Amino acid sequence: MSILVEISELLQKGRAPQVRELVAQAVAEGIAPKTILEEGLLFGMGIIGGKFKNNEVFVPEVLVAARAMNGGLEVLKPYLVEAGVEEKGTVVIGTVKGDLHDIGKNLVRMMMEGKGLKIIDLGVDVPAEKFVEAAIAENADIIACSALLTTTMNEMRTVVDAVKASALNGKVKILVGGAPVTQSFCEEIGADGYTSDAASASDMALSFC
Ligand code: B1M
Repeated sequence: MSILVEISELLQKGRAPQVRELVAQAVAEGIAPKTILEEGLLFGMGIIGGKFKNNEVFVPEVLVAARAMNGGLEVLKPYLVEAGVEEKGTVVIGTVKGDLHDIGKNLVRMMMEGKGLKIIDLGVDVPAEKFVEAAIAENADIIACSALLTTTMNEMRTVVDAVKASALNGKVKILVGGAPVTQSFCEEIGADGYTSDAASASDMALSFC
């Protein structure tokens, strides 16, 4: 069995320590970090996502798989992020209020770190006012919001409105993303940019700085 298949299968079983070990081994074997991410970790998470949708696995299984995914990501992080890049701007990032999904947000954060951006990660379930307070305190260039639920994506509108009503109006760009978010939704709520994946989000963030 290839090491990438093994990573994917162990991730689906939620075996975080083994996933971490195998990711480190794959790096040592010279497999490109992007390949490990896409063909090992994300592939495994995609299978779990499909099974979750079809009620073949439930929240606890998804949660342990997500922990294994995050463990693998932590090991990969230094290889995805170019070391020693000078800071080119500041981004306040978080998953919006009511939403606990953080794997995509963590990927966006890593890609942005890789572009030399300073990241203030507010975590998950972040209310609009917290985005605004942190952006003011950190003199941020960008607020980046992630949402994975159709029920929480509207919270991005609250963030845009809170920014417009604050001293940040016109001074900070708002980036939105996450599985249910679209370009038309971005335009509808008045956010400044939408991308469908983490790498493009980091490119867009850099262009805004
Ligand atoms: Co949740 N969940 N979940 N879940 N979960 C989804 C999202 C769902 C699609 C599953 C399904 O039904 N098929 C569904 C949402 C349906 C909907 O709203 N339309 C769902 C549901 C319903 C729920 C609960 C309500 C389930 C329940 O309790 N009954 C519950 C909600 C909890 C809450 O948030 N309040 C729930 C809970 C959970 C877990 C806690 C068990 C776990 C999260 C663990 C964690 O994140 N630490 C979980 C997971 C893991 C998933 C799935 C399986 C995987 C999500 C993921 O991490 N994908 C997901 C099904 C799926 O997506 N197939 C599902 C990998 C990740 C890399 O992708 O986050 O999309 P993603 O990020 C992408 C892009 O979207 C983009 O970049 C990344 C790729 O490069 N991106 C951005 C993300 N943020 C961006 C920001 C940007 C730009 C790009 O700019 C700022």
